[in-house]
Order: sequence, then C-alpha cells, then structure tokens
Amino acid sequence: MKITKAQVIVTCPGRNFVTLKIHTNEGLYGIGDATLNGREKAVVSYLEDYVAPCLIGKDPERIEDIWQYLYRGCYWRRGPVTMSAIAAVDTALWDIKAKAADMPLYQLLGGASRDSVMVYGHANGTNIEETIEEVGKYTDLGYKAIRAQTGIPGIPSTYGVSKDKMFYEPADAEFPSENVWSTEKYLDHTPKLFEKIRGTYGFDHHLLHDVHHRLTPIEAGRLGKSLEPYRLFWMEDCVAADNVESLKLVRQHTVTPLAIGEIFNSVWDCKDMITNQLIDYIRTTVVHAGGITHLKQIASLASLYHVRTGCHGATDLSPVCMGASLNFNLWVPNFGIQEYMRHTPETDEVFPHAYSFNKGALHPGNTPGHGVDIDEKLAAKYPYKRAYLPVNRLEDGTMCNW
Ligand code: EZ4
Ligand code: CO
Repeated sequence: MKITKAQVIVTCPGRNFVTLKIHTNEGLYGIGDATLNGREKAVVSYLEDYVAPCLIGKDPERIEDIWQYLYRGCYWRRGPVTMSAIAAVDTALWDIKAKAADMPLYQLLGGASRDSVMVYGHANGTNIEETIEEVGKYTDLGYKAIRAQTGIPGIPSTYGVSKDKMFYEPADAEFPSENVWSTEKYLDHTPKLFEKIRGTYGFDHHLLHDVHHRLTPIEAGRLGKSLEPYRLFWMEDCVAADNVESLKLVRQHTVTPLAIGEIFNSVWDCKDMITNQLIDYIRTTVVHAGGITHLKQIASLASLYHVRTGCHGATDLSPVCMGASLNFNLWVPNFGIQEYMRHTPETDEVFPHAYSFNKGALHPGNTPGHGVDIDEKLAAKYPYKRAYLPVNRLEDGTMCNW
C-alpha cells in the first residue's frame, strides 16, 4: 500500500476543527484530529507545508517508522504544534491499518480490557445552587462521574462556567476575552460547593474538579486538604505543572488524588511526575500527545507507577480524537476515566461516528478503524472563524494563568 494524498480539512461547525485525511492507492483512507484550540492554523501549515509532501509514496502500514521519521526527522522535537501534527498522521495511519485488518482499532491494540469506558460529564452553574441542579441532570442521564465547577461571588466570570450547559465552549471570541481571578475568593468558596453536593446526593457518584493551573503549591495543598471529606475522584491541574518540584509540596499536604497533563505533548513532560508518583492520573490525549503510538508509551510507563489514564475530552478535541481515544481506552490496562464534553449536533453531523453513550460510559463501536468519519461536503459549509481562549488577570490587573 502507498500513501497518495494527505489532505487537511478545516471546518467550523460552531467551533474550529482541523482534520487530516490520508488517502492510499488501495482506496482505503484514514483520518486524524489535528485541532490545537486557538492556534489551529499553525498546525494546518505544519501539515500542508512540511508533513504532507514527505508522506506521499510512503507505506502507511509502517506506523512506527513514520512516527519516528516525523519526530526525529524534523530535528525540532516536541511542542504542541509538532506533536498535534504527528498525532494526526499517526491516528490516520492506525485508522487505515485497522480498516485493512477489518477490525475496530481496539482489537488491533490488544482487544477490550473492559466492557465500556467510564466517562465524566461537566456540571456547572453561576452559583452553588445552579451547579447542584446541574449535577442532578447528569445523575439522571446515568453518569457515574461528574465534574463540578461553580461561579465565585465577586468574580464576574470564571473558568468552567458556561452559558450553554450541555456544550461548554471557552474559545468564543475574535479577540481574547478577559476573565478576572481571585485565589482567596475561590479557596473560600469551592469547599462549600462539594459539601453541598455530597449533602444533596450522597457518595454514590465520583466527583471531579478542575483548578485550571491557578494555585501555588501551598494553596493547592490547602484546597486538596479541605476537599478530603468529599472524597474527590481527582483534583485537576491544581498548579501549573512546568516545575515538577511543585507537586512534592502538594503531596505533602493532601491525599486528594491529582490529575495533570492535558497540555502535555510528550512522555518527557510527565516522566518525572509519573516515576516519582506525584500524580494519580495522566491527562494526555491522542491529539496533543503524538497519537496512539506515543500515548501507548506514556500509559505503559504510567502503569509501572500506579498512575492511570484520564484522557482530556473537551469539545475542542474533535469526535475523531474521541473515537481514537475510546478505542485506546477500551484496551489500555491502566485505564482510569475519560472526559466527555458533548459536541453540538452540528459537529456530530460533520463527524459521523460509531461511538455511543450508555449508562455513564462510552463504547467505540465495532466499525473497522477508529469508527469516525468526516462528511466533507457538510464540513465545507462551515468556514474557519478565528477564536481565542480567554486570558485571565488578578483583580489588580496582573496577568495570571487562565
Ligand atoms: O480548558 O480544552 O479539562 N478540561 C479543560 C478544558 C480546556 C480546553 C482548552 O482548549 O481544562 O476545558
Ligand atoms: Co482541564
């Protein structure tokens, strides 16, 4: 088999997605997600200008060799743009290989290790009462795990609280919108949310919370400790994880499990925190961490240190990424949980998929490949629209992490 064409498709059915379609001389094709939220066109150029010309004529079945060619061959290793581009190629090649084998991708990876993939949904409200109501909606839908976020009194808008309750979309403006942040107000308010959720619904569901990189290690230690009575499944991105030393301090103060890694793109970003057992869940996902090939390597390392997977699954990760991730999750021995923010009906229509939701879990389906396709005619009806993630400032105007 030979690769004849590598085509980049950009579409915006409510939000931007970049998709790579690799064609072969045998008529089989594979697709991969290449979406990098807020910087989409950088990956488009990387793929069109530099990767696509090198793929023509290559044997698509040599997935590992092509991965190494793109990683070692560009000299400039790692980084979100490079690794998202490599991921798109890798995902498309696994799709082709599984289609050629006439198997769903999870079979090719080693078969199912579980019946389905537990997911968590996003309950959020502008205040505690609204979030409590949203949690109830998710339990009614059958979710076994729910992430809870709430607005903070005195702060006009914050991460994780959306206008549309079912389809959270933070990248929504032609120029970055500005949020305001107060750690003091957040630290006082958040434990009250979880106290009320447990008081209302009891302890039958897993609860999760995303701090979104905003605390110092000692503040994260304090939050983790104050949330211990409510037994969280995890506290996510409690500090910006550029410096692994930070996590040692957090660990000294709390047994609330920690999840980190949605912005990581390589095993080198998480090696030390895994091998020192400073996290409990690794959040790397297919599109931003070099595809199925590299995610396998990260998960294998993690399995040696009791670290389980918790793949990122926000709306900016396309259904193609979700399909690949679900095949991976159904197989991976040290699976933890999968994030699942629902895509809008417009997005679902552009990306017909075999995966389905049932009783708080997703199954990738049994279509050969990863089970997700793209309707190119429909995709063409939604042209690219520039969109930025928000930026964040302290109340005195100082820039901080969003
Ligand atoms: O802010 O995917 O856990 N989920 C998250 C997401 C991220 C977006 C950024 O593109 O943190 O909401
Ligand atoms: Co997150």
